[in-house]
Amino acid sequence: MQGQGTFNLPPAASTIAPAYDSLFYFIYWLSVFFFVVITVATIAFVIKYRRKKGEAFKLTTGFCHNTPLELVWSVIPTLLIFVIFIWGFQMFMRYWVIPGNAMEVRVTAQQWNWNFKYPEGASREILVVPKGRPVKLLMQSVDVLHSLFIPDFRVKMDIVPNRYTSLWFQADQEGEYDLYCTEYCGQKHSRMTTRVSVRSESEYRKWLEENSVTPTGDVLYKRYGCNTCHSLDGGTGNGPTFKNLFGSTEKMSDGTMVEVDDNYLRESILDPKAKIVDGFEPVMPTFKNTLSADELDSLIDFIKTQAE
Ligand code: HEC
Ligand SMILES: [Cu+2]
Repeated sequence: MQGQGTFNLPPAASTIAPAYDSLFYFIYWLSVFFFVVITVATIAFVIKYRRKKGEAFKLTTGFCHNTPLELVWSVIPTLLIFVIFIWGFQMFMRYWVIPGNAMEVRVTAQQWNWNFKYPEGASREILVVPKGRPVKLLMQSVDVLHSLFIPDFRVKMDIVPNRYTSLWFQADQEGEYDLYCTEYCGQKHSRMTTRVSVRSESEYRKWLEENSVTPTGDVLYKRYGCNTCHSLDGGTGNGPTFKNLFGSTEKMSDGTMVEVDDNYLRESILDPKAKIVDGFEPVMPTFKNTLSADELDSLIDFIKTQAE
């Protein structure tokens, strides 16, 4: 059940949140208890042993030791500290060890926005996840230190430049939750907010399909007119065929031999005149400013699949 939250804590909407809250409230009430005991005792003693009117000043007679009392105030706090440590350590491990079957979402933090990217290709500024499945966030920053915080899920992790950090959660209740940056990261830090939307598996699938923005390579092959010059069946047109292109070795017009790998394909598409294939005219236009990085990846993947 998704609670409504309490005076101290927002609603508990992830699987670890209730256990986290129990530990929080254990420490909280323990602190309240000792606060009351110590304060009441202090006040009582101040009243009881105060110097009364007309009473002469007298030194307390010297006693230096009370073994039972000292044992009590050493042993009980030690035991309590052990309880807190073991309980906290168990919570920490639950939080730290990411389930192997977690689905992975890549997070890019940037001054001052969020981007969430799915293996299926969707890429958005909000985080949409299916309910009832563990989700791993694999996070990176393109600039400064940020920190991702989802209060209702009780998860928080720094995002440090030049390395990946990760966290995981599982939400069993559909709904919308706040997500924000909780590490001061510059002028508009306070606007670095977005939301997490937890949906049913089918709603999530639907969203994923609608938001998988980068079309597949075969669509791009036609959209950008590659098909007008490059065949897929081995026939030669204005340009060489893509059939069995990847992995082959080709002769260039200056006589050099080139092995066709990812970087060669990349260069051929972005800077076609850098190397001219022997027997062809340098008529291919550059696609440097036309293709996004994702589209370039898709096209290269498409050409790769044309080789057996
Ligand atoms: C106007 C015709 C034309 C269009 C459109 C065109 N190309 Fe080309 N392409 C050529 C020609 C001609 C060559 C060979 C000469 C050269 O290397 O520049 C070539 C070479 C290539 C090569 C290197 C092939 C090899 O055998 O080494 C690749 C890869 C390539 N094109 C990809 C593409 C992609 C992807 C598109 C669409 C985004 C595209 N081309 C659009 C004409 C075209
Ligand atoms: Cu930030």
